[in-house]
Amino acid sequence: MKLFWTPASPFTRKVMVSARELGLERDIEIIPTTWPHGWGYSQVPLNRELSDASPVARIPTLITDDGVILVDSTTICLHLDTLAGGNVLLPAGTAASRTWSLYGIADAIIESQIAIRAESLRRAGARCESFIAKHAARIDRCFDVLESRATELECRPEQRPDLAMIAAGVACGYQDWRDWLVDFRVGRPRLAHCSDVFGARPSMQSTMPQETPQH
Ligand SMILES: N[C@@H](CCC(=O)N[C@@H](CS)C(=O)NCC(=O)O)C(=O)O
Repeated sequence: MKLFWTPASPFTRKVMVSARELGLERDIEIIPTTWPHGWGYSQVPLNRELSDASPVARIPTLITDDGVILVDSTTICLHLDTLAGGNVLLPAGTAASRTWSLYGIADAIIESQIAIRAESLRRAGARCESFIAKHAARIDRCFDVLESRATELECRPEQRPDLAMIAAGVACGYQDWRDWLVDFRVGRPRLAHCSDVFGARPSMQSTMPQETPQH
């Protein structure tokens, strides 16, 4: 498998953490891609292999061993779970709806984090502050729900995390990393604890975010 990757993308980190938790990271060939900062608000020159492979041209994109293109982190994680035997990162049957419920909230945080990132890349004066405020408010509400449902998050060291914990852990990790995002820990002690415990896992330690190189 080939994965188009950047070190800053939380969507890509979700895939890499899943791969590591499933023992599949060695089966993935990483293809680092560069993104000029203008990506947030304009068309930028892309890695040719990525734009040839996917009309969506976003990170992460996976080319499976059969040459199938997967263009979204959730479907890539599900593909990895299937390769690992299925229902490893998700419970079987209807019990999965609880995992999806939490996952959707955590993933919405990541979407809003990246929306703010994209908008913030515009020069001062060109940014839409009400757009940023709308996404910041959504992040805040979603973190509040993760705090109130923190006992459902599988963060105990002896537990294999599910997809909801992975998405929540990555969302917390991105919020910690970007100093222009507010501290999610204030008033959310259970989520902060869960993030710390989960963040100590090798899958998280080996995927710490870094700024994507410009060249
Ligand atoms: N829903 C997608 C979102 C992926 C996404 O937005 N990736 C960002 C980087 S974190 C990207 O490639 N943005 C480039 C663009 O939108 O042109 C997923 O889960 O993979």
